[in-house]
Amino acid sequence: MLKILPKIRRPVRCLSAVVAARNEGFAKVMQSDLLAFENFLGKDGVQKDDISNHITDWTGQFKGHGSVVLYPKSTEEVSAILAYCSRNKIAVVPQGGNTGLVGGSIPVHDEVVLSMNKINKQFSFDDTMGILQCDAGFILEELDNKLAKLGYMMPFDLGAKGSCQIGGNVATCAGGIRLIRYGSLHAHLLGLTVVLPDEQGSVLHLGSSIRKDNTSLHTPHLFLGSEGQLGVITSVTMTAVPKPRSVQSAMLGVESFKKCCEVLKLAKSSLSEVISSFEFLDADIMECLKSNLDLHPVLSKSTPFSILVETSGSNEDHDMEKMSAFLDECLSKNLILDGVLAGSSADAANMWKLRESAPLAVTRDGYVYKHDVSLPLENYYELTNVMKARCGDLAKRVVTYGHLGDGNTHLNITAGKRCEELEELMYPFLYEWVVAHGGSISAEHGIGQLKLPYSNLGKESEERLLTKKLKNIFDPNGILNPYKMI
Ligand code: FAD
Ligand code: 2HG
Ligand code: ZN
Repeated sequence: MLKILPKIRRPVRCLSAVVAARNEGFAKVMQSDLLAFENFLGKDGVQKDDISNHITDWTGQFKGHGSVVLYPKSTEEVSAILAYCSRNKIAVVPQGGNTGLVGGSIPVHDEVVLSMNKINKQFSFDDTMGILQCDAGFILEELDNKLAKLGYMMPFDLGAKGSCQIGGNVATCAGGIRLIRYGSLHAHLLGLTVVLPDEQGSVLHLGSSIRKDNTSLHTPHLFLGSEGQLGVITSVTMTAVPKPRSVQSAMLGVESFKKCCEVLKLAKSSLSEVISSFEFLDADIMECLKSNLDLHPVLSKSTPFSILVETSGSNEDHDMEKMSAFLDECLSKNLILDGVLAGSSADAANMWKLRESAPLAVTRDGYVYKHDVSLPLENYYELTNVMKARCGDLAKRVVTYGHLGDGNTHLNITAGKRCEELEELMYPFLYEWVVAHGGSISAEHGIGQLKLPYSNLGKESEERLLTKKLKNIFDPNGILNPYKMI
């Protein structure tokens, strides 16, 4: 049944052209402020030149106008900066690895960038309980490498692992390619240290470092997906998971989307406790990978859809037996046209290279419109077909990849360059369509600047009001990451 839609907050013609006007209540950064920052952080903690990497996002589509990047080395230094900025009404953008895909981590006007790059020293791990406590500026891959030596791994993984930080992952509630197995970050977060943007720069130690604690509201979880709007996360306590001793990966070629869903159903029942990824690529993204990055499919036949399925377990014979039985059943039930089981970690890496290079491949077309949405499976690929028909020749490509096992599609529509005519065809139609079909306009990347005009779609006004009240409690002067999500 189709839902009745709430009104869009304001009419929008060109998505990325929507920039909120500067709030003149915020002060501009003066020489005296720079001196105060140097006083808190030392001269090497304040960068005024060569900051383009910090004011441009990964896609290159969002460029801010900030003029200074600050590098605190501790929670206390973050506290001193936020107290100063709050008292002086200076707006601040927290920034982790700057890999976010919605323009949330860069300044819009002249906000100060608060980089977490130097808060990356403290790391401790309980290898019996599997509990990790670390500074927020650690890069995800570094954490994974440290945990691997102790027989563990992070419960989530994403293509940006070499740059994104654990603090940024918490702030975006990152999803990624293991969610089908280990659940979202809500299943793993235990505690946080956060600094509030109030006039004291209050430091809060929220949650705990033990597995079970029902003594209060689960306050750290308010910061999951808070997109740097409530406070600056400086330390994270969470569970890690045992590193699997056996990983089996297979790429399957499928004739129809309906059959992809049948393969998913079968994978869930027959691979059950060992399934760890179920990723999706259509023929158009495969073509894009080939023409833009010279990456070739691992399947010998070209098929309309490809699925990358992976199991992770502790006993290779057992897992291989399950995977082989699953593949046999897919073939005998005529669900797949082709399939390859990785015979080595190099084979598996080739399969993952295809999936993980998709975000880069689409950028090579010139301009890319990204859509990260959740949909019921019956509408998952219908969206792609609807948009193909709607965009016609104005789009260079309409490609889809994503986390099919979680109902999360990444529909990317490319053009040689920005095209207002195409934008008018796509928006707000696309997001209204998603909500009308019971989906979410942001599955895992958040709202940031990109989706701000649509952020009320699918959310009750009471929920939005409650969110605003919470924002006012945490950030009474509204200095943290303005012009975005809330
Ligand atoms: P940033 O981009 O720096 O910041 C993101 C947001 O968090 C901003 O609003 C920022 O203000 C806030 N923030 C950052 N650090 C802090 C902090 N310490 N305290 C408070 N607020 C903070 N995302 C997924 O969910 N799943 C994927 O599979 C996935 N794959 C990706 C693949 C590629 C190639 C790329 C480029 C991106 C991908 N992303 C994915 C998006 C992105 O990597 C994630 O959103 C990631 O969690 C962002 O982390 P970051 O450290 O780069 O944060
Ligand atoms: C992925 O799953 C990321 O690869 C990026 O979330 C999605 O490029 C995108 O649209
Ligand atoms: Zn994703």
